Amino acid sequence: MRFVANHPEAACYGKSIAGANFINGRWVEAAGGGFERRNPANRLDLIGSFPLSGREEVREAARAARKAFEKWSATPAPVRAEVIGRFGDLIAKHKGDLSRLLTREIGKTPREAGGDVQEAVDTARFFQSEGRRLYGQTVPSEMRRKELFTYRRPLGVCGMITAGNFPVAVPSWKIIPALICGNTVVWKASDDAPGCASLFMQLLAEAGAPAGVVNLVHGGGGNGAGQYLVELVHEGLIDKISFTGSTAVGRWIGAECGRALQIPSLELGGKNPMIVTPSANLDQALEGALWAAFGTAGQRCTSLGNLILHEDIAGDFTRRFAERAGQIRIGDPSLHGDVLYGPMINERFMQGFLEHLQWGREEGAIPLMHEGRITRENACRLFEGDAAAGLYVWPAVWSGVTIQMRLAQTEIFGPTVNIIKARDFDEAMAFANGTPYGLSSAIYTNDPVEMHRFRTEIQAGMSSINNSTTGAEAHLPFGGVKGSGNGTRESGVWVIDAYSRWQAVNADYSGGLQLAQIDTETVEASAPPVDFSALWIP
Ligand code: UN1
Repeated sequence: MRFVANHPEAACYGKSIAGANFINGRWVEAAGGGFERRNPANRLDLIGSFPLSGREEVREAARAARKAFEKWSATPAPVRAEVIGRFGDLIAKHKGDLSRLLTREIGKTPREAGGDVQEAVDTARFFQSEGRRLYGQTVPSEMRRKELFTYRRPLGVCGMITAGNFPVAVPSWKIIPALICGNTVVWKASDDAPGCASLFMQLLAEAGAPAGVVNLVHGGGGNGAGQYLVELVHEGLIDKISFTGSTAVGRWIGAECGRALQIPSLELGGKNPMIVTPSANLDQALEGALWAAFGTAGQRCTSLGNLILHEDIAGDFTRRFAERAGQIRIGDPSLHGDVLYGPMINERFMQGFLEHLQWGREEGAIPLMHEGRITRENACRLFEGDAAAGLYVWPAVWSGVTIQMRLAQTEIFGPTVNIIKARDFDEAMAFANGTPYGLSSAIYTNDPVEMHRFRTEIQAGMSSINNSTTGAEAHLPFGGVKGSGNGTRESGVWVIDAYSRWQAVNADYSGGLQLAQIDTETVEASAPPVDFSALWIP
């Protein structure tokens, strides 16, 4: 891995990466064209140039992974886990470098970038010890001198396709458990974060992942390396796809994998609700709602979309929320580490955000804040840096939103939130469940019955009580219901099911042929029945 001089005016950010794919233990330039990734905070700072991999490069990576599978899957799991443990140590050691690059590459604040990297350390530590478990079961047989067992077996070659908003944490959620289970990996990193992917891969190689066990290919999604990787399921080169991204792409991947009789892991979009009831600590709810809506510039799958307020508190809460939203500090997080959020990750997210400002008005919602893009003209003292140089937007706050509106139904990656008023708790729950998604959710309340009802009635994979919609920890299951996924989970022990299959084994020591269900002993009744009705006086 090579570093080269950056644009002279961006030299203060650091050097650029001369990017390459990592195939069969070597960094290799792709034969086709390339693409550049620039810091979205200023678009001058060059993170690096990376290959736009074609079908053949992706195929080559899959072949390398298939070849490496034989040896890696036969390596004892505790030994595989040593690589993961060392990887965790290396990420921890380079947390500063990774976080700084992450801030440059996708615009997270230093604090959040540190959290993103820490999530990978936590995941590595969790799975290092899991390598000493990966338990199967012993199961009693219905026959004598026969034993039944279950074993976890690896699936083969796993194709990972990740998004750019958690460029270290989310790849670790996929790659680490896949490796622990004995699979090998081809990873198509997000073209928004090829730099972080390169450092990640370098550390994994330094940690001792043998050649071919993990391979990285750069490039686009549709009509690019991501699509080619999925299509390899039909060539028998990929045994499992794991994808984090949009629901539309997830549906396509689900259909392709379904035709190959494979179950992909799909972590898709969200329109995450937060309910605030009158019994809540409203100061705490305000902080939670502001962070959930605007942290990471709203570019988390778990960001808040619909803020559902009980009508008794809605007026005052809305006023305070809009006031605080107006005080948010925004700017280049590499230079001003204490801003709440930095730039949009890419042009596409920014365009989507700007477009929703238009159609949101057209359908009759009331914009309490919606200035759109931050330019030199409309930057105020709360903006840090050169607004025109980057992809910055003001927060948007909508009131008068009804759950039927497109605003309330559509995932928008960006700092925007809908305020929806509810008459009572039943209506609040109906609104919270009234979207096509079901990823994360939150409630602020101090009423135990509301807490109980919320966690039993909410249609979401993840629910917070008196906390933000974000903030999943590395050892709890992550994933959604409805349009947010296909029921697979990441993280914790639950993800192991996504990267292993169960093998059932029966071993017969009887010395003869014992047929289940047919030669099984039966138990005869040993005492004549007593008529219990005789116990009662007629
Ligand atoms: C994502 O947005 O894809 O719970 C992942 C959170 C983070 C992970 C989010 N720990 O917000």
